[in-house]
Amino acid sequence: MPFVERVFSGVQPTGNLHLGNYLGAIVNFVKMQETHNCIYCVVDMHAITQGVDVWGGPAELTRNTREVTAAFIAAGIDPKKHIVFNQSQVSGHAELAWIFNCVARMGWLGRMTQFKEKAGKDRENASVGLFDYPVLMAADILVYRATHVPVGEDQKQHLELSRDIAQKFNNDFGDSIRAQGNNDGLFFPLPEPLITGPATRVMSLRDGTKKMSKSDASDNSRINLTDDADTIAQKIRKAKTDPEPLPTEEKGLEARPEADNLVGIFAALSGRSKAEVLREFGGGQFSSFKNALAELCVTKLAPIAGEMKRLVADPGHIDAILIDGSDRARAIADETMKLSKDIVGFIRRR
Ligand code: AQP
Repeated sequence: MPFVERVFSGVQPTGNLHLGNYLGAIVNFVKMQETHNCIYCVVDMHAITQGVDVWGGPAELTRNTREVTAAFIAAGIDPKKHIVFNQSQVSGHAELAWIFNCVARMGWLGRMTQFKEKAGKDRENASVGLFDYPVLMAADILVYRATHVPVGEDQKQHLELSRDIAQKFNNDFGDSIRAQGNNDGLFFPLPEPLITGPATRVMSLRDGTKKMSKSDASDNSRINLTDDADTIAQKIRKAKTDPEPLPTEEKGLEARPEADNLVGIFAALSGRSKAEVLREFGGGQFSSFKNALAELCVTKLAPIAGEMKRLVADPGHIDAILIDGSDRARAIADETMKLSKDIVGFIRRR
């Protein structure tokens, strides 16, 4: 069966959204709206997979859920033409995740590097949810039978697992899928990751070998979407660099992770290539490049921060958007769940 193209992606409400989330994911979410039907989810069930000390407790979760929703809209996502909602309002995510738990293999999950990084040395104390996170992610995507998933580079391995789960489900239940009238035996599409643009992996401002991340202990490692102009300028001024001037060609960025990262951020925000950026700034000192970068960041991010502030001041409006979005998401998810239950052989009310 040819699948109707549909985009799905999510962001966790686990704290300050940063430039990595924006350039690696949200910018592409906005772009995809022009060509596809899109579903953008604030994945609050993923947010609670680490200790409550990490995600901050109920009030913080609610606040962060509204803030991510505000960021989506402030960045240009249209919640009327597309769907914006929070995951926990659509029970199909959890229901399909259970079926997928019985399809996915322990060995597959054991290879997930994000689990290894997040659980660290204390694996015995990690939640079952953190281990199972990629299975829920597969359900998030496939409960809408989404075909395309814009994500940052760090999510590539999880997307591959989603494809493996979809394929194994189609194989395991092939006869049943065909018996439901689906002659090619394909019920779930194999979702394609869309890892595009010049900033698929934005790195920490303090260490160019580590990804920019919400959970980094140092706030100076990231630019938050809500940072004011002075904070942005200060963080960029303090960003780690090396003693050499900027190279004139892209090849000169090799083995210079901090320089490469800052040039990459400039390129992404200005819609230019790294080579073009180096044509303007190559050979110069970091100080003047950093001034230009700070100015560019403020120009691009200040309107988003301002709009987010305006939106979060009216939580009732944000909640109404999430409720409306979840109603429309649920209609699609319920249909997938009905068919999935029939395929598996679960009896249900007809
Ligand atoms: N540094 C990054 N560069 C490019 N893309 C990134 N993304 C995250 N960090 C970068 C992309 O942002 C989307 C939403 O991410 P998430 O909130 O679901 O969780 P994450 O990938 O775990 O992001 P964080 O901010 O780094 O959180 P922590 O600190 O909890 O690990 C995804 O598409 C992601 O690829």
